[in-house]
Amino acid sequence: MFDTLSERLQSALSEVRSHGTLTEDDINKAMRQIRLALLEADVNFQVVKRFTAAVKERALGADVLESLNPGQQVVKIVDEELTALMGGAGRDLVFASSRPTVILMAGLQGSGKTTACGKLARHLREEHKKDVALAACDVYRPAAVDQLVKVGSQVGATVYEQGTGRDPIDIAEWALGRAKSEGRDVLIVDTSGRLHIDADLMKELAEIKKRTKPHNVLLVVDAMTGQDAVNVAEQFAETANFDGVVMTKLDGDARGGAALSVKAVTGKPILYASTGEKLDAFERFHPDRMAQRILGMGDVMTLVEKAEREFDEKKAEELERKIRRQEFTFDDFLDQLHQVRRMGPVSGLLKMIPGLGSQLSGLKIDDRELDRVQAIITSMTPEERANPSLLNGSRRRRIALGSGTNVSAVNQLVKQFGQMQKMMKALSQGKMPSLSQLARGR
Ligand SMILES: Nc1nc2c(ncn2[C@@H]2O[C@H](COP(=O)(O)OP(=O)(O)O)[C@@H](O)[C@H]2O)c(=O)[nH]1
Ligand SMILES: [Mg+2]
Repeated sequence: MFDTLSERLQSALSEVRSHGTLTEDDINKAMRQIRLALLEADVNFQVVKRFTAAVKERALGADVLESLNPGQQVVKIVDEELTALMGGAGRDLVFASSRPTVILMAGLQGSGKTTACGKLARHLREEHKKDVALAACDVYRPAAVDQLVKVGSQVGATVYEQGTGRDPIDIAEWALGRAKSEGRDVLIVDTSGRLHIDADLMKELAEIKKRTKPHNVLLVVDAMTGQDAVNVAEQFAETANFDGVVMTKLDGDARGGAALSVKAVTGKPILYASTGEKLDAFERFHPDRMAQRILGMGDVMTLVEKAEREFDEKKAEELERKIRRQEFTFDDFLDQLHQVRRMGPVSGLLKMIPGLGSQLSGLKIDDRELDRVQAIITSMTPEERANPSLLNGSRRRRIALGSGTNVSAVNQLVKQFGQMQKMMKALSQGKMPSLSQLARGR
């Protein structure tokens, strides 16, 4: 997400950081680099102008230049302004006092509405323990209803549909009635899009709004379309009111422009970020955390939340005990691997760790490598997993064959595992190896 932008901003700031004192010239130079980086990321021109002006004015303030650590202060200013640009502390969904809370999803065709309906339903079920129903009001594309039905069944949400034969406005009203009588907590209304904003679409949305009185209208916007996404949001804001944005496809080669501009241009905050086709690739959008991620300061909060969701606390305690007693086996290793992989691609996770993000740029973490590791370990017998010293030449050959790898891959894993055990021993004795030692595998 925003890799190039992140790299460019970090390099502009690392220069500023490296100076003991800062002159106006240094600041001007950094601002030029920041300006270029933002423009290149397809951030709206006016937004860039205002942003750099604001940062510059604050950075040139006497209290900054004369402070003990001016470079650090400038980084802090950029972080704060970036956070403000993307919407400050953020806004939450509004939940109605009487059921159901209605959420209307709007947006152009292909922006990711139907997918986002499913993702939001899943999110509300898992994080807010809500009973969610979906209303299928896209009746123009034949497969649209089926798509929503499928998504709904995947996330455990009831889908109210009447096929494609009826008026979407009537379906919306009917679905609301059912949600009420069935006591659903939330009703998410999936609507049809158009290729472009047109009067028909706006009229239909306005009518659905009138009949269902949504507590939240969310505009779904495709981040990959860059400036176009912002223009669409601006047009929507002019004719139909909405409360917040769901920014989709942030996993693609989205350069960041849309995410950085949309709040400034429309006044509406981004509430959710969608980062993949899978239904769990969806998160609350936190401007402060996103700014820190872009600036390579890591996104510890998101990482911690993710870990808390995924890790079983008891297991963690047991693991810690094993490490302390030096009883960590290949089975535990496999277990860890499974846990980590449940959180998503490993490279994505590592990027969220402060200080690691930029160190890892260029380093490709190949998830297929982990597949091989998994295959090798599962080809070992339980005795071998518990006691790697049993692994003589003939056993290693058997494992290589069984896992579809080769002996040198098995050798390498066994060696790495040995190193890891040594490291854990050091850790449990309170000697923390440095990152560079870790990277060299010592
Ligand atoms: N890579 C990626 N693809 C997405 C994301 N959200 C949706 N899509 C894909 O975009 C396409 C259109 O999505 P859909 O939900 O049908 O859009 P709709 O026409 O607005 O309902 C589908 O192929 C989705 O799988 C996302 O966050 N990342
Ligand atoms: Mg759709």
